[in-house]
Amino acid sequence: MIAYITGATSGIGEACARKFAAQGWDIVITGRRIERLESLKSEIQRECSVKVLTQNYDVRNLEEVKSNIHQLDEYWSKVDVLVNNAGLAVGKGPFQEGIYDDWERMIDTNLKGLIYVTRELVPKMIENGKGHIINIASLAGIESYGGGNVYCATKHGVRALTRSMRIDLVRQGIKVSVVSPGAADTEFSIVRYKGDKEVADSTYEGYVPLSGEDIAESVFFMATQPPHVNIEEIFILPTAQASSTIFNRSN
Ligand code: NDP
Ligand code: 8X3
Repeated sequence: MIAYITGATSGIGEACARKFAAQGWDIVITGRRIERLESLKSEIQRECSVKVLTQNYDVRNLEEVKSNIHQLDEYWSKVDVLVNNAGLAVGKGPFQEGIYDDWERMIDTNLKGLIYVTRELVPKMIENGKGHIINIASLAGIESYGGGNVYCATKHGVRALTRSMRIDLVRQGIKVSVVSPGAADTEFSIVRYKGDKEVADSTYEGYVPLSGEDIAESVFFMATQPPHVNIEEIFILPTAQASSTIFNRSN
């Protein structure tokens, strides 16, 4: 079995790579940070007897997406599961103070990048007569919160695309699902707050957040159902989180 995981250089994507490999899946791991891809590949290959292929590209660049996906040989083209995980939030603040560059990075990565990768890979799934696309959305794709504006819009978009893709692909036998997590302690907040570690850490203060591994469990569960079963969505929160803004921070 082969899983193609975008954004595997940290957080949820890295945890998915480790989980699938530990269960004997061959994996394609992608991301912009080549050193991280190569060291993850070496580590996984030392620990698990699986094949690992790295693809170093930016999901925002359509030409790079096309050339990497078209480079997959006959073996690697038989992708069983695509985990569309690469994504980010950049900034958090009132809409009226929004920064175009931050917004464009989120739209280009979370929406356009996911669209490019899926559009290029899905014909291979159709040719193989099977496949499963698992999109990583967010609680921010279910409810909007103040300051989340464009990030929330991209994640609502991911969930909307998931539903529409499922309709378009049902007759081809391709499953399409979405995992929507709440707060997870990854590099997400460091990226969102542009390297401000203090603010990033305060996101997870006083409660136990999800880990990348918690979410990888859900992704793997979805990916390993029998052929006639499609888990449409998993919405996963830390126990201490009730909504985007309501937390029990008493720990
Ligand atoms: P991380 O910052 O830890 O990981 C993000 C991953 O995405 C990295 O591997 C990064 O790789 C990759 N990535 C980002 N931009 C690009 C790009 N332009 N091209 C290729 N790869 C890219 O964050 P998470 O693991 O938390 O985030 C993973 C997904 O989960 C995102 O879609 C995020 O929105 C979503 N999510 C996160 C939650 C959280 O609280 N952490 C909750 C809900 C959803 P590199 O920098 O090497 O390119
Ligand atoms: C990340 C979770 O609630 O910070 O998608 O938007 S949240």
